[in-house]
Amino acid sequence: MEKKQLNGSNYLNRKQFIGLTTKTLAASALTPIAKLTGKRPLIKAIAFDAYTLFDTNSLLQSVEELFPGKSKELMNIWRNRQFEYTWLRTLTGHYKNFWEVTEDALVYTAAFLKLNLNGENKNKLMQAFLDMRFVKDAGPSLRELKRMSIKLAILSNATPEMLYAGINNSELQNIFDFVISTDNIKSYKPIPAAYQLGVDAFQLKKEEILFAAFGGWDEAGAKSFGYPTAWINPLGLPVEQLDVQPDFICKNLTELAMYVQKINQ
Ligand code: LAC
Repeated sequence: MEKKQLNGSNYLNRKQFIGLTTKTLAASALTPIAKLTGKRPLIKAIAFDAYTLFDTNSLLQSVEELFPGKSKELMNIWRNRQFEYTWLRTLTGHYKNFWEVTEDALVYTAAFLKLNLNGENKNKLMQAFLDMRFVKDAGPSLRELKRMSIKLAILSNATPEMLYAGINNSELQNIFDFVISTDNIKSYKPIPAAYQLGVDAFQLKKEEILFAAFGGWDEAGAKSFGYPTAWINPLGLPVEQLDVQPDFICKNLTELAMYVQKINQ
């Protein structure tokens, strides 16, 4: 099964992609920012937060294998602590990279849940981060966006090693114009300097770069910075109360690609 996934046979072809997009878009909440804002620049590039791309199910499975019955709770606390540590380290000016922060958050989570996290278990769970692939519709959606001449980047807190592992596992080596890690500035989103990395790479105006976020906090950070934003929110979470609103909310990358096609018409 793993082998089948790795050889790429899980990817949708273009015909399947178009069939899917027609169906999903009919049901999706298209927020017409073009209508809301009148004249607006074309979207020329998209910066993706890594969690919009990574399929975390394999990680969840590894956690469940090691700690049966505890995976949901562990993942929940682990992921929250992972981000809280990035924010706290940014505030206090004590940087550690995202790999190290992820490990620290795991150690805390295991202690909190009173789980026996020995060296072997810890390595297995950390390795699971390097074994993750992208979600199934990433390949077709990103190719469709490329066909529309949209420039693509990942703009992520994760280390380059973590990002390239996912790109390589997903056989999408040539799809991104830029793979940007906030490790370049030894700091984390949502500080404005982190989002500025996208502007510097693309050499475009903020308004021409759509930021695609998975975390509501990241979407709000990007919007506050000045990017138009799309929130990929498959969990149907409420919008964060941070005085900004996403321009578009959708469930997956397929809907995102269709949205860009529509607003750029
Ligand atoms: C990102 C996730 C890892 O920034 O926070 O892509």
